Amino acid sequence: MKEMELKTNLGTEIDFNGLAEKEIELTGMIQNLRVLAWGAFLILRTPRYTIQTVIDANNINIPPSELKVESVVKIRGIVKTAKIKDKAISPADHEIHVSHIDVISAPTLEAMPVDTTKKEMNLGLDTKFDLRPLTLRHTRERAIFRIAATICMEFGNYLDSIGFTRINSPKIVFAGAEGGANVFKLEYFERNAFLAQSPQFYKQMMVGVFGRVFEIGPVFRAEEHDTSRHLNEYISLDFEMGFIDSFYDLIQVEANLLRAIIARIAKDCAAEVALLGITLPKLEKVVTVKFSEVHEIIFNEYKKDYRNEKDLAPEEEKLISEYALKNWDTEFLFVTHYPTVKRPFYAMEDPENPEETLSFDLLFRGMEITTGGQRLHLLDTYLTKMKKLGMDPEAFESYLQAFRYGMPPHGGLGLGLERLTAMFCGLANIKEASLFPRDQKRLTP
Ligand code: AMO
Repeated sequence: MKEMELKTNLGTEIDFNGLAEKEIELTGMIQNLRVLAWGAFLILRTPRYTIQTVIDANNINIPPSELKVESVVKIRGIVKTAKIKDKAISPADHEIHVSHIDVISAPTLEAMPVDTTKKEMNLGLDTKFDLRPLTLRHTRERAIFRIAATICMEFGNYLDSIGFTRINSPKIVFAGAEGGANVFKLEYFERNAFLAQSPQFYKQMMVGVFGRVFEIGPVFRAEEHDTSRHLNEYISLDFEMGFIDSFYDLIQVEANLLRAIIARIAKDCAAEVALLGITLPKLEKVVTVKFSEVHEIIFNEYKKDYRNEKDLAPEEEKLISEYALKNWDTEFLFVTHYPTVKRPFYAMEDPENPEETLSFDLLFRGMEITTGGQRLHLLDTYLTKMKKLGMDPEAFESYLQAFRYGMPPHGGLGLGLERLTAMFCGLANIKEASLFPRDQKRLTP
C-alpha cells in the first residue's frame, strides 16, 4: 500500500506577469525552431501556449542545431517581457530565456511528411486529413479546435447557469428519429439497430424528468451527398426545454446562448481569433422571418423562383443571409414556420395553418446552423400524426410512454458544432472543423 500525496496545482495556465524575471520549468514539444548564428528561437507547444523561448548558443547544455522540430523537451529558463508580432506565437508579451534543455523524446530520423512550421500548410483537404495526427499540430489547426472546445464549454456553462441538466443519450438506438433515408443500420446481436441521427427522442423523454436538458455528443447521418456542409458523423449541441409558451422562447434561449459563446471566445481565445484573422459576429438584434417570406424576397430581389419548394436551397440560404446583413443589419437570421411536409413527425403544426410548423432554422453567414421548434406533447396528437404518416406507433412505444403519462409543452433545438465552428473561423468546408472527419470515402485516421 502506498498513500500518495495529493497535488492540487495541476493547471497549465501560467501567470507570466507574476513570474517575470523568475525561473520556470516547462515541458512541451518543439513547434518551430529557428537556428541563428548566436543561438535559436525555439517555439514550445504546451497545452495552453505556443510560447517563444530564446536560446543563447554559448549558454546552453545542447547545441541548438541538434534539436529537432516536434521533439518533446523540458526546458528551464527565465521569464522575460517581450513584444512578439508573429500571431502564431502566444503569449505575445512574454518569452523565456532558456538555460537548460532536456530532450525527453525525439522524432524518428525520417523527415515529417508535412511541414507544420510554415505559416500556411497549403495542403489539399485529402492530404490534410490523411496526415491528421500531424497536421492538427499546426498552430492554425489547433486554434480551430480550441475555438470548437470553447463553444462546447460555454454551451454547457450557459445552459447549466439557467437550469439545464446535461444528459448523455444512447447512440445505438431502435429507430432513426429524424426520418429520411440517411440512417446507418447496424447489426445488433440477433436484430437490427441504428446509429442515432440525433438525441431527439431521448432529450424529449428527459424533459419529463428534469424539465430542461442539454446534450453534447456525436450523431450519425448516412448522407447521400458528399458536400462541404455535410459530415457522416458530427457533434450535435442539443437542448430541450419544458414549459415553453411558444417556440419563440427557444429562440430567446439560443440568442442568449450564442451571445455567451461569442463573448467567451472573445475572452478565452483572443490569441486564436487573432491568428485566424476572425471577425467575431455581433448578435445585437434577434431577427425572425417566415419561411414563405424568404421565397418571396428571393424571388423579388434576386429573380430566383423557389416559391414551390418546401425547403430552402443552399443558394437561398446564402442570398437571404446577404439580404439580412444588408437590410436588417444582422449576421444571424431565424427563419420560422417551415412546411409541415419537410419536418419530422414530432414537430408541432401551427394551429392557424397546419401546413406550417412552429419551428425554425437559424442561418448564420449563409449556412443553416440550427434546427429547432415546438414538439407535440399530447399522446393523441402523436398517434394521429403517426397514423397519418403511415408509422406504426407500436414500434415507438418506448418513446410514447413519456407522453402517455404526461408531458409539458416543450421544444428544443440541435446546433451543428462543425458548422458553427466553420462559420466562426471562415472555413469553406465544415470537414475542416472536424478533428477526424467521416465522409463517404473516409474512415481513417
Ligand atoms: P437537423 O437534422 O436539422 O435537426 O440537424 C440539426 C443541425 O445539425 C447540423 N447538421 C449537420 N452537420 C453536419 N453534417 C450533417 N450531415 C448535418 N446534418 C445536420 C446542422 C443542423 O441545423 N432533432 C433536430 C433538431 C431539433 O429539432 O432539436 C435535428 O436533428 O447544423
